[in-house]
Amino acid sequence: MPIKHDLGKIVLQHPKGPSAEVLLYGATIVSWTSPISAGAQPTERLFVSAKAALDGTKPVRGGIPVVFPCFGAPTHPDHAKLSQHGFGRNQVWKFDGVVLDNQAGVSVRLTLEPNPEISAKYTKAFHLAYVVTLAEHQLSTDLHVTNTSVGEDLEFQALLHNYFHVPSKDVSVGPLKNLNYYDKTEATDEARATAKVESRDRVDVKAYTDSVYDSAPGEYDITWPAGHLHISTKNFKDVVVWNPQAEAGSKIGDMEAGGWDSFVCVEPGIARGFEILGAGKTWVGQQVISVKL
Ligand code: TA6
Repeated sequence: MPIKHDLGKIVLQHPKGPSAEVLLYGATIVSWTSPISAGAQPTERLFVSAKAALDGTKPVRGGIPVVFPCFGAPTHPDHAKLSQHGFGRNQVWKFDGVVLDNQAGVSVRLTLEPNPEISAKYTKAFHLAYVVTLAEHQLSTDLHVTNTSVGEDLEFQALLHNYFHVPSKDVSVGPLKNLNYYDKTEATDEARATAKVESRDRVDVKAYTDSVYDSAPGEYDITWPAGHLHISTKNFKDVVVWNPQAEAGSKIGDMEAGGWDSFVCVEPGIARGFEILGAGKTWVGQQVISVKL
């Protein structure tokens, strides 16, 4: 199965039509195509803003940015000098080769380790490996975090910031009912830090939504009249649902006008609290995104 790697991008092509494109910058998947119904031509499943920077000058507004070692504004002392969502999404990763290439699918590995730019802001010892696997009806991403220090724990957050290309007025996400969540659209720090309980069977994003669900089930359905995606995860204990709508989206410089009408972010991760990884240990967070025909 053809894998092309040039100009800082890896293109995966499945023999039955699906494809994926991964930038070395941020290990950001910027395209994933698959049929929306049996026999249909592959269509784009990810949203990337028309105003997104794709030249490595800033994190991509869309696709699947890799968030590491902190989610949101840094709160841990180790992350004090980092920007929002950490450095995973704004560093150039290394193409570390092909893991699998057969009729069932194709898999590539990207790696990231400390460099002078990172070390100037983050002094912990780590190694990241990100394995992207394209199958006929699935896209899988596994993030391997290794603590390469001799005697120090590594405390981190990690999240896959999926932007799914769907009509935001018709899409819903579940099951999230009865979960505690934190509403980042609230006006005060106190309100944003106060847990709410989700009462809806299905969560929509018709209004500005920025919800961090704590200890979520790890299996999510994203449905809309024309389609259905399922996400199955391992070791990502939380999930974020976000759509800025015009209220917040119109203030995001690299968000195309009306872009909020065309996506929902459903983001498995460790978004609250920190994973504590012992010296020499490896943690793996996995998501498998499946197209339900
Ligand atoms: O995952 C949701 C979120 O944390 C929102 O609060 C919003 O900030 C979004 O991420 C995008 O963040 P960015 O740094 O890419 O603008």
